[in-house]
Parts: sequence; C-alpha cells; structure tokens
Amino acid sequence: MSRAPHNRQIDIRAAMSGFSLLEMALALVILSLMMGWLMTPLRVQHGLQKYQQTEQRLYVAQQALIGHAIIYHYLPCPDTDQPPDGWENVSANQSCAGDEGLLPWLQLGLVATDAWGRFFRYRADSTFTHHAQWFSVSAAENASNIQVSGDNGFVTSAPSRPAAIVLSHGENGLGGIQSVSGGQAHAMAAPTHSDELENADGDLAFVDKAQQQAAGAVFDDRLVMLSPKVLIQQMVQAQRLP
Ligand SMILES: [Ca+2]
Ligand SMILES: [Ca+2]
Repeated sequence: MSRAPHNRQIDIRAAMSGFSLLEMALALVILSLMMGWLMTPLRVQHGLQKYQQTEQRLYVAQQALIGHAIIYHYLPCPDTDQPPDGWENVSANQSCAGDEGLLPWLQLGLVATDAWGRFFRYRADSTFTHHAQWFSVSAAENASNIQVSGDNGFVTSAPSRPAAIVLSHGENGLGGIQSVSGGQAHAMAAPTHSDELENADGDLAFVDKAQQQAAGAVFDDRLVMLSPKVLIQQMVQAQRLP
C-alpha cells in the first residue's frame, strides 16, 4: 500500500510520455501536411515565373527583330549552325541558308534561351529576310506563308500571316534544343502532343494555343508572331520605308 503513490507517479509519467509521443507524431503529421500545402503553391509559382520570364523574352525578341529591320532593312536569318553560335546563316546570294532555325540571339543582343535553357525556334518569311532585295510596303501584304492556328481552329488570315515567329518549346522542351555549357547543345526528345509536333516539324504551320493536356500528352509551347503590319508601321515611323 505504501508504494501506491510511487506507482501512480510512474503511471502519470508513462501517460505523459505517451502523450508527448502522440503529440509529437501529430505535430509531425500536421507539419508535413503544412509543408505540402506550402510547397505546392511554391512549385506552381516557380513554374509560372518561368513562363512569365519566357514570355517576356519572347516579347523582347519580337521588339529586337523590329529594331534589326529598322537598322538593316531586313529581318535576320535564322541561326542554322550545329551547335548554334547565335549568329544568322546567310547563303552566297544574300538569302537565308534556311528559313527556320534558331533565333540568332547574339546578333540581336538577347539572352540565348528561354527560362528552361532551350534556344528559341525562329522562322522568318524569305520576303523579309533577303539581305539585298529589301521588302517594300506593297510587298509585305500577302507575302508570308507562315500559318499560325490558335484555339478554336482559328488560323491567321492570308494577308496577315506573320513575317516571322519566335517559339519556346515550353517547360517540357520537347522538339527543342537544350543549351549545354561550353557552347554545346543537345536535341530534346520529340513531342508527343500533335500540336507540339506541328511546332517542331520545320514546316510553315505552327500552333499557338493555351496550355493543355490531351491523352497524357502536354501542349505547353509559347509563341510570338511578328505581324508584317506592325513591322511596316514601325519602319515607316522610323522613316526606313517610304
Ligand atoms: Ca512543349
Ligand atoms: Ca509545323
């Protein structure tokens, strides 16, 4: 009987240590849940930031192309070197070595890649890139054959087809070219989404749609068009076209 208070003390201590273990476990569960809640928006936010950064770089690229045309009377040719060197490739007759390649970033004074480290794809219509036969106001209309289709099947109308497009292959980078340190580059895997395939097949058709997922394949490309009308307007304003 004399040991009863001591036993009770042990029981209370055991109960207390049991409680604290339970509490600790609960605290850990709550903490991990909170971390999960906190981390998910951070990841999303970080991803959004990269898209915003890429869209900003695309916008600057569009402006730099206009600036280049104001200075030289033509758009730069794509960089078609492998690995790319950031400078355009022009053939002996002063036309482009290829109508599609990478944005000649060094020539335009731009950051080399999108926010994920992949070079920007660039296609320009040959009317606007010939280095000797400069395009005129009248030649700009109906000149381009670059077609861009958007959401709901919308397609750029023939007179308003872009003089050029600049494209980021998005977060997945599929169909793009990754910049590797030391001036090297490696080709990313081919896209799986049909619209992403369209943006990577090197022809005149491109797709500019909202981000989407279809049957496990993702479309996350970003694209800017350079309207010939904007180009003409800017060049006239700069008194580089009559
Ligand atoms: Ca993509
Ligand atoms: Ca295409």
